[in-house]
Amino acid sequence: MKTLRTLRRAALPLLLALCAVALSACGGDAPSNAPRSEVVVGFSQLGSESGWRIGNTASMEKAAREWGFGLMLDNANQRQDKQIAAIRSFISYRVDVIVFSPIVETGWDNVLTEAKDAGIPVILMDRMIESGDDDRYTAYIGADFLAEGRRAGKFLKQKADAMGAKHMNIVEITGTEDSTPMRDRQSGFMWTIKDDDRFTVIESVSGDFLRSKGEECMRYLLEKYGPEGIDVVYSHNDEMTLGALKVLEEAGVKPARDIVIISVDAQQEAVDALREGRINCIVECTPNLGDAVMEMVDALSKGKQIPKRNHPVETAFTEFDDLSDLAPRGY
Ligand code: GYE
Repeated sequence: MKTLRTLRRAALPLLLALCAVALSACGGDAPSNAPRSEVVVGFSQLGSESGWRIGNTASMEKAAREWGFGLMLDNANQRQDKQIAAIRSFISYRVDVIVFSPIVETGWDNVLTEAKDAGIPVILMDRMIESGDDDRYTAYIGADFLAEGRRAGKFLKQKADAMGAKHMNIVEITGTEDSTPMRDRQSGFMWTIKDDDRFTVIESVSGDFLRSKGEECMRYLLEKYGPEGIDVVYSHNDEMTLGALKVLEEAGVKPARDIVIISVDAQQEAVDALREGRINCIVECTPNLGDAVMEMVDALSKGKQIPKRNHPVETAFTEFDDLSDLAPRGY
């Protein structure tokens, strides 16, 4: 054990340098002078599918630099098998803490058991794994996605009241199937509108959190129902919403006027569209989790206990709000 640790420490500068090279090859912004830290964090990021995700990676890199921790970062480019392989390499390197953003909720049992057997704490960041044996991970930090879905539903009710709408047909463009934000943004929304017979969800399609797929989904929905058949688009993230806006506008439909548009994330480009009157509501989801994650890493490295579930405070931005003071979003 001692030999392993000594070996590990000796190899640290080289490994961090390799990580920095791997990162810059993917266009990441790795610190060129990676700190010779005693605490090493292995971070498996799931991909770079959205402005949110890119902001999240940047937040982790910045926080690791500020806290003086070594960061081994691997971007899995949307592949669960790559995430599992990255976590295994963090285990064999014996990092101090593993942080990862599970792309989907299922399929982590073996690798998490391996981390547990190796005595390495795991922090789930952003997304959850399916509920079950809780000691497979040490803590979770990320949004309360059910609350996000409820905020989206609450806005729709307000909007329908303001419009005096009798009935509204809703189409839903969902995020990656089997992911926590997809499941819970859907459940929270449905739960909020289910007893109100003004609303019918006529179809849910998966856009995988990608702008290109948001476009595809909107094109399909528009062809199938026509602009008159759709009153509301509820999209699980801004990237897909921005793709959908493009399709609607090309078809001569005025988003936010002819069709109510509800989105999630609040990345800058979407907030601009809200200000321009092209989106009605954006539920906030913050990617700036890096600092809070590193605080947890720090506590764990000092042998302290940390709370199991941690949610950032979030809100929603709507057409009914005065957004003139809203600071630049930074993602
Ligand atoms: O909303 C989306 C991203 O998991 C909260 O993933 C995250 C989601 C975010 O691709 O834009």
